[in-house]
Amino acid sequence: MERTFVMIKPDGVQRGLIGAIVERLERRGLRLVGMKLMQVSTELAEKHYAIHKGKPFYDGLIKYITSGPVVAMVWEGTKAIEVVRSTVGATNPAAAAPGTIRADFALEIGRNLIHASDGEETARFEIGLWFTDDELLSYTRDQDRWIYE
Ligand code: IDP
Ligand code: MG
Repeated sequence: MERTFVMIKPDGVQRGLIGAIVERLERRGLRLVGMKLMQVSTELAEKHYAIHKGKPFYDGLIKYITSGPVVAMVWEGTKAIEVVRSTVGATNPAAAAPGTIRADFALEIGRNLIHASDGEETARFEIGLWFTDDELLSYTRDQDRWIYE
């Protein structure tokens, strides 16, 4: 089963939206396999967003992600990477489709609440960057037979 890395950014924590965001992913049928509340160091933020280094928004992005606690998570499920990305919505909340997390709870690109891996390679890299193997659990839920055929 596919795994993807998801982070509730500092604005999501400050705005009291941890529960609402987690609920959306749980309701979809995805399984939470790792979760921690953490203060991100500049070093970790720079590694996570290395591909954006040099872009005009980079410094602000590092400041934003290190500005308060975040919730780092790994979610598992059928096509989890793609499904979480589409549940999260477009990068700019103002352009995100209604019903997505970013459209329903945010307005601006620099305060878009949540991060999700954008492909298989990124997911592998990000899960390894944020979690150790023993922080990720493998288990099933009784309800899974009603979600997974
Ligand atoms: P993604 O989060 O949807 O994958 P990326 O293009 O990978 O979007 O950008 C990473 C993050 O950088 C965005 O989620 C957003 O927080 C921030 N960001 C991207 N573009 C801008 C911008 O033009 N202004 C401010 N922040 C931006
Ligand atoms: Mg991205």
